[in-house]
Order: sequence, then structure tokens, then C-alpha cells
Amino acid sequence: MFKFLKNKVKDALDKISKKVEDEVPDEVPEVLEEAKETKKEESKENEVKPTEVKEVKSKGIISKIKKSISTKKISESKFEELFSELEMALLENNVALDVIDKIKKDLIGDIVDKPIKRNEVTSKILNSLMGSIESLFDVESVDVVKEIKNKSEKPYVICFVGVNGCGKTTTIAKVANYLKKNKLNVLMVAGDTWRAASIQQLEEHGKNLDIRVIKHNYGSDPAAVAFDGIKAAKSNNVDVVLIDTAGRQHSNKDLMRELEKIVRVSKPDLNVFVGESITGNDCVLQAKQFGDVVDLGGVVLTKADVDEKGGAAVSVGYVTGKPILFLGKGQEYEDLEVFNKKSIMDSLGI
Ligand SMILES: Nc1nc2c(ncn2[C@@H]2O[C@H](COP(=O)(O)OP(=O)(O)OP(=O)(O)O)[C@@H](O)[C@H]2O)c(=O)[nH]1
Ligand SMILES: [Mg+2]
Repeated sequence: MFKFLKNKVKDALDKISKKVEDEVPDEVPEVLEEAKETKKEESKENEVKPTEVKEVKSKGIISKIKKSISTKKISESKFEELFSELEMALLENNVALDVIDKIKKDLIGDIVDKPIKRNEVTSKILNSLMGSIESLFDVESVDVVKEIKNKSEKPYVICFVGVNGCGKTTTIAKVANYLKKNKLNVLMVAGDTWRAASIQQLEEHGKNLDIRVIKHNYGSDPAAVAFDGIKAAKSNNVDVVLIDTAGRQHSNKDLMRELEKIVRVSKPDLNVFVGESITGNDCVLQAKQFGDVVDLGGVVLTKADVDEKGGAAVSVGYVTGKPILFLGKGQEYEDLEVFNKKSIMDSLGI
């Protein structure tokens, strides 16, 4: 999972480091000029100044020369040229453009016109890059179990939305299993009345997990199913209702209107966008588009187990301003990981 830093980005950093070695001039000439000047001054000073001062100044110059030989400074224009290597690697790994811009600004702040030791070019850029990526996750997190337990009036309602086949129904079953393990009473709503066999699919999960499913017939109004599900939860003291919805494309106006209605009627405490990690920028764009229609509270990225790149994982929180709640990492009920910044940073290869 998410190994992109281990290969492409590291290659780019190595190339940058080599370019800096080969092309960025040392500061030596400038410092040598300074040294000559100081020498002139010193010879004048020799006549009048005590020897200690002379020694201190000479030492200062020597250390300055040493430092200039072992350090480099990268100008902003040189940085632009060098960054193109990294930009390409980030683009190839599905990192969103907004995120690339942010990383670039952070790197400029950390690196441009700052003396960098010759042998530390790669590590300096890598540290700055990792700091920048880490700060992408600085969006307010949501502890779902805590939120549910803190709600005074039951049930807590979560609605799952996303495009066709992204993993909504599987995610709902995994989340139901996770919540049940946290000693919460769960009910699932078969709000996808559209796709063939969708209701049976949720019922199957319900049977496996021993969780009640509220359903209507195919073709019926999903908002009405959600309404009934919440009513049943209220009368049975259920803690949390998970609403499944049909997959839809943002461009399908009718289906987006239908989604608005589901949300209007069921007033979820949390709307969750479910997106496939492997689709990278498409997933980030879809999250934004669904966020324009419903008030999203968080994101679940599915199929992280088959995503080598990780661009969506590092981008979606920054672009939408919403936290990743869980990562889907397989097809089993247990293959759900509560989002954890450290585990993503580790998986990037640091
Ligand atoms: N490898 C992997 N497969 C997953 C994951 N989550 C879901 N899947 C698979 O993705 C396929 C689609 O999953 P569903 O849960 O039916 O997706 P959906 O969004 O409900 O689909 P629609 O209702 O048709 O829109 C299934 O084969 C799942 O087993 C995951 O985290 N990893
Ligand atoms: Mg489904």
C-alpha cells in the first residue's frame, strides 16, 4: 500500500541532489572576495588593533570558507527547475494539483536561499517534503464511536454516498461490524433500491453480522426507506443507523436530487463520501463534487490494499477539508482501518 515515496519520489530526489552537486555553484568566490577584503582590513588593523581581535576575525573567515565549500544555496529560479522532477513524480502518483502547489510553497520556504550541506540535499528536501505531507492531514478528525456515544438522542445516523462500485455497501458492513465490536447497536437501511440485487447484498451482510436491515421493494423511494429505518431505530433504542445509497455519478442530476432528498428526510449526523483510493485524482474530484451537494463530514477510502500510489490518500483531506475516517483494505469485514496519520506516513516509506 502507498509505496510511492519508496520509488518514484526518491528517484526524483536523487536526481535533484545530483543536479545540485553538478550545477549549483558554491558560495566560495563571494566568500573569497570577502576574505581578501578582510585581509586588507587586517593589515591596516595590524598597526593599531590588539592581536586577539585579528585571530578571531581570521578564524571567522576560515570557518566561513569551510562552510561555503561544504554548503550550497539554491536560488528560487534553480528551485523551479529542480522541482519539475519532483512534480512529475507526484503527478504520476495521483497527487492533486492543489497539493503539489502547497508542497512546492513549503519546500521553497524551507530550502530556497538557505545554506544546505552538500551531503544533506536529499535528506533536507525529503524532511521538508514529509513535513509538508504530514501537515496535509491537519484537518479536524472525527472519532465516530465517540460521536455516536455522545449523542443524547438516539439514533446517530450515517449516510454513505459515492459513485457506482466504489465500495459503499461493503464499507457499511465493515463499519457495522466495527461499531458492533464497540458495543453499539446497529441497524442498516437498504437505501439502494436501484441496482439489481443490492437489497439482497445488504441483507446477506445483515445475516452474517446479525444486524437488522430495513428494506422496501426495488424501485421504491430510498428517502422513505431511510425514514422507516430511523423510525424503527428510535422505537428499538438502536444507537446507530447506517444508510446505504445507490451508486451515482455527479453528472446525473436526477440521482443527485434523489440523494439530496434522502439527506433532507433522514438528516444524517454524518454524511460519508466513499471513494476508491486507486482512482486517485478522480476520487478527490468526486469527493469535492459530492461535497457540493451534501454536507460531507468525512471520507472513507476503499481498496487501499490495491493502491500502490497513495495520491488520493494524501490529497483528499486537504482538498475537501474533511478527514479520512477509515481505510478499506480488503474484502473481509475486518479489513477496515481507523484512519491514522502515522500509519499512512509509515506506508509512504519514511
Ligand atoms: N480489494 C478491495 N475490494 C473492495 C474493498 N471494498 C470493496 N471492495 C470490492 O469492491 C466491489 C464493489 O463493492 P460494493 O460494496 O458492492 O460497492 P458499492 O459502492 O456498494 O457498489 P454499487 O452499490 O453498485 O454502487 C466488491 O467486489 C467489493 O468486494 C476494499 O477495501 N478492498
Ligand atoms: Mg452498493
